Amino acid sequence: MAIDYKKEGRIAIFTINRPEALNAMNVEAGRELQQTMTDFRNDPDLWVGIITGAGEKAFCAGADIKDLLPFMKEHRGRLWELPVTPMRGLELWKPLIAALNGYTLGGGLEIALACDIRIASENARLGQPEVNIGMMPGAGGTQRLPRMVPWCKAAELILMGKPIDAQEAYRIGLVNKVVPLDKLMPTAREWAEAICQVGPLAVRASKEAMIRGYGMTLEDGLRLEYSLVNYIMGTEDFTEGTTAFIEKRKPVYKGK
Ligand code: CO8
Repeated sequence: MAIDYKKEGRIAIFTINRPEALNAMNVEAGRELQQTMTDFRNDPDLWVGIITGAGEKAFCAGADIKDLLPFMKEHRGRLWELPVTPMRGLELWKPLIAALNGYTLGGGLEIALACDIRIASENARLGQPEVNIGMMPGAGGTQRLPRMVPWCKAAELILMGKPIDAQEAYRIGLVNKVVPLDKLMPTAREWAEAICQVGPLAVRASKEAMIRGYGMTLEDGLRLEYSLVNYIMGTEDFTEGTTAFIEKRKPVYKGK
C-alpha cells in the first residue's frame, strides 16, 4: 500500500509509504489517499486525522516525476479523472494535522497546506520547487500558500523554487511548531488528542465556516457563520457541553 491507514481510537493516521522515492505521490498513492480520506470523512468514530511520511528523510517530495506527472499530462484537461482529495474536491470538515518529517516539497507541501495544523521536525525543508523542472504547483500551492504567508514569501517559494528550513517556516507562520524528529509523532498525537476533548461537531462547523467563509464578503461570511451556529445549538453536544460547564464536570461528547 502506498498509503498506510490506521485507526487509533478517534484518530486516523495516514502515512505516505514510499520511502524509496522520498514518499513522492504516484498515481496509486493519489487513489489511496482519496479512498482513505473518504473513509475517514465517513467514519463517525474518527474525529481527527494525522498525515505523515514513512522514514526519517521525507514527508513527501511532491508528485512522482516519473509516474504521476506523465499520468497528469496524459489526462490533461480532464480534471474529473484525477483523485478527489482534501487538496481539491473532497469536502472534509474534520481537522487534519500534518506531521512533516523531512522534505515537504511540491505536492508534499500542497498536502500540508490542505491540513489545518502543521508540525515540523527540525530536519524538515519546505518548498514549491516545481519551476525547477518546468512545472508549476498543481494541487493548490498557488492558491493556499499566498493566503497563509505574506505575499513576498509565497512568491519567493513559488517563483524561485528554493526551499526553506523548518525554523524559517515557523518564523513566517507556515508551521505551528518545530520539534526534534523523535518528538514529532508524539506531539502530533498530543495535539490530536487535545482536539478530541472538545466538541467534534463544533470543531467541524468552525472549520467549515473558516474555509467556506475565506472567499466570501464579511457580510456573507457572517451569515454563513450564523446558519452554522443555529445548527450547532440544536445538537446534543451543545447541550452536553453547556450542561457540563454548569455542573462543573468534564463533558462527554458523542458527535451528535
Ligand atoms: N518523484 C519521483 N522520484 C523522486 C522524487 C519525486 N518527486 N523525489 C525524489 N525521488 C527519488 C529519486 O529519484 C531517488 O530515486 P533513485 O534512488 O531511484 O534514483 C530517491 O527518491 C532519492 O532521491 P535523491 O537521490 O534525489 O535524494 P537527495 O537526498 O539527493 O535529494 C531531493 C532529495 C532534494 C528532495 C531531491 O530528491 C529532489 O529534488 N526531488 C524532487 C523534488 C521536486 O521537484 N518535487 C516537485 C515535484 S512536481 C510536483 O509536486 C507538482 C505537484 C502537482 C500535483 C501533485 C498532487 C499530489
